[in-house]
Amino acid sequence: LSALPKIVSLVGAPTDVGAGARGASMGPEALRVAGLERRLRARGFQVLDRGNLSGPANPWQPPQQGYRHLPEVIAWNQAVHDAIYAELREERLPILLGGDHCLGVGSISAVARHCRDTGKQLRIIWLDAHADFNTSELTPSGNIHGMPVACLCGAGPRELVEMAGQVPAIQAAAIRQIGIRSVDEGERVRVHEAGLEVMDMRYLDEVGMRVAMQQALAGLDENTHLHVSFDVDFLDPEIAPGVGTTVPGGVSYREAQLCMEMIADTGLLGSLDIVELNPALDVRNRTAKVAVELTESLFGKSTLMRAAG
Ligand code: HAR
Ligand code: MN
Ligand code: MN
Ligand code: MN
Repeated sequence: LSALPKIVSLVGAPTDVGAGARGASMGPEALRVAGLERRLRARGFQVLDRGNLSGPANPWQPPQQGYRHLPEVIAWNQAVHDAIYAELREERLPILLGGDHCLGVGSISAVARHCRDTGKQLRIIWLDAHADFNTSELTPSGNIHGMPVACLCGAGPRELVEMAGQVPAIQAAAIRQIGIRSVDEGERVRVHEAGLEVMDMRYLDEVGMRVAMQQALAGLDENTHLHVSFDVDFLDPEIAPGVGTTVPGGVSYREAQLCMEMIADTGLLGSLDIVELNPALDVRNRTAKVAVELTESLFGKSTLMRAAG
């Protein structure tokens, strides 16, 4: 893990404008209450809590031309992009505290911009129950948290698609999706057409998390920037009830720990999103605590503990 930056920054984005349920706007505070900063410090990292970004309120309107709250989603993503890019320029390791998953557009656009600046290869590990590959024509809900991967790959509203300063922001081949178990009909067709590499729950059942992660992490080298986009609904709702869109049959606690540990072992983690945590639906902050425990593993905590760094 010696390659990881020693300084981690926390960037809160308290919004749920991209979601179908209110409450993810309280995610950043719930992660802080669950001890994220203290636990990262215990891993040997210096932690800068940059506080929360600000942006428009949730107007709670129906979709217009297939999008709910598009102006608000653009404003929040621009704020996230600018903040995450600034942290990366300082060679810090930013953690975006969401907020719903629409914010992945701003966060990963910043990472893509940073990789272009520095000549790094980008690999994105997308941990989610959902493929988040909808477009305004295909979406059943208009909720933009179901569209960030499509936007990053070049399909979506101009302001989101162009945020990285290059279109598309990322190549579909840079992404590995893990834990997927809910994909809409039209979305499924687009996933295949784009050639997205999806390790869905059936695949995890068949080959196991170890083999899946070996494959997801194959082909990395010292020049790779690894970004993890952790949608908490990746986890089974039994261990993570505090999300707006629970899907049964998710990843178990042990599988998730192994997933995080294997990513940590690469030493290449460069940035992280923790999104879709909804404290209004949680039970005694349990889901936030699980997310923090998994983040500790992602930053190198293991049973036979090696000193960080
Ligand atoms: N696919 C559904 C839609 O587009 C649900 C998307 C839910 N997305 C998230 N993020 N919770 O993964 O409306
Ligand atoms: Mn860098
Ligand atoms: Mn998601
Ligand atoms: Mn999801």
